[in-house]
Amino acid sequence: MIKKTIRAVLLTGLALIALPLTARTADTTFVATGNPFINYKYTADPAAMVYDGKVYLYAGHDECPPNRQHYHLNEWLVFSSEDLKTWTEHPVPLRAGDFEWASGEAWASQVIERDGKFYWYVTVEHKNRGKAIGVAVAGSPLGPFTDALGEALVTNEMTGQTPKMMWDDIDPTVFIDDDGQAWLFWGNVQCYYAKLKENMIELDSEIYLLDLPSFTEAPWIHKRDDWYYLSYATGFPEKISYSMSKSIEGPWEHKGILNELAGNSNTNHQAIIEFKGEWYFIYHNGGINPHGGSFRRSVCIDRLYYNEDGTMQRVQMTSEGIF
Ligand code: FUB
Repeated sequence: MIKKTIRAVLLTGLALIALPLTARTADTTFVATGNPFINYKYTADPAAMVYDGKVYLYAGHDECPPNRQHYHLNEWLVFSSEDLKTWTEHPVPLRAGDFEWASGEAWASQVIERDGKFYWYVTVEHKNRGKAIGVAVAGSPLGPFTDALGEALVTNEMTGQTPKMMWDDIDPTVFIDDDGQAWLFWGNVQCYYAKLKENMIELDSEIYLLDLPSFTEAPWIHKRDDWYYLSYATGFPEKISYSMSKSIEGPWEHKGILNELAGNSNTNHQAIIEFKGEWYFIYHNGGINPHGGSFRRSVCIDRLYYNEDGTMQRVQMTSEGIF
């Protein structure tokens, strides 16, 4: 037991405040007091889903060991809340190792519900074949999730239009339109999109290329009234910018910066949700001091406001958050 506890401390780099490994098998409840609002372990690439009166927050677990400067994520985490203030972390619902065809790297992901099932689109490393997108399924938003396909949904061989082709199939975002058609968007440097079949685990179209100004990665689709919004990371270090359209298939009109550089982290990775009539912008920064940074990131949440014409106001990142 003592050895396990020490290992947890070393993996997270959060000396003295890391949880023992045994705690990862039980629920852990905490009250958020400011940004970053999860501060006992590092969390990255937030994807949030509103379901049945609760917010479910899915995030990668940044486990970069001390003295290493690279992304090091083996598993995804899930947190839930009824009021965005009191949060419960649930047992680890999915690991990169749960995809037998993958060799690790639990990068950005998103969960969506359809007909009572929960589909989790993830980025993983596809054993010497570059990054790929997998999909897991569960009967509950808390899992346990299992590989829905037994192979990658999107492989590097299916795209490859960019010089960075080993990295371009990352960061899936999924959206079900009002007519029931599901869409998958993803990409690094090049943004791709395709239709999904109703079973949510097969593509139902060719893979289309979408030209977005200074697209880096991290697309996120949401809709408000009759506007579609495609927000994404731009440049590097990353800001978040966005485009708007009256159709999921475009044309997309670029609207500029939505969020500035997130303190002490090269990446920024946003999720946007409406919950109980208010809009929220969830992202990560490297704001846990002194150890935070690009590979030891932490999830934050601030309010998102719209203008009369539907454009979004630039996010004001705060230390206080919404708490
Ligand atoms: O966490 C690994 C990668 O960093 C994600 O896939 C990107 O969106 C960036 O946040």
